[in-house]
Amino acid sequence: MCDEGWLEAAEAYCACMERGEEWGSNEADKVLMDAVGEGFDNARGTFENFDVDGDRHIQIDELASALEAMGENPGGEITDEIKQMFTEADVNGDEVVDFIEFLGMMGAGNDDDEEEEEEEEEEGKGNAADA
Ligand SMILES: [Ca+2]
Ligand SMILES: [Ca+2]
Repeated sequence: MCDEGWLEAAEAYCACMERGEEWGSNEADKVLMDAVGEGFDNARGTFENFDVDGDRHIQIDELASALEAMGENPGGEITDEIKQMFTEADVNGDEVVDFIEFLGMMGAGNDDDEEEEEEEEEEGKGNAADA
């Protein structure tokens, strides 16, 4: 419902980390926190659980360990499946998953309350050979 607010908050959160500030330490961030509510806080908590070394980025070994803790990846090894998941989550390809990318990853694996819309618009097709 509040995707835009979430994205805004996620970006503000990342910017906060870049500046080395605590999340929610300035007024604008507090307003955002109120707007996005507890769900955002929970997601952030989950993110911080994944981020074992606390650098505000999830590395592939952290993903493997987190999934092991969740019982999803017995042995905690970096399998092809983990690599694939990580690569998909790492949208900008910098080999770490930041909070925004993390939200995307969580969203992707968890679409039971939001049905995917698969409307394909075919408009404009078929007139490329007009000239
Ligand atoms: Ca980390
Ligand atoms: Ca990334």
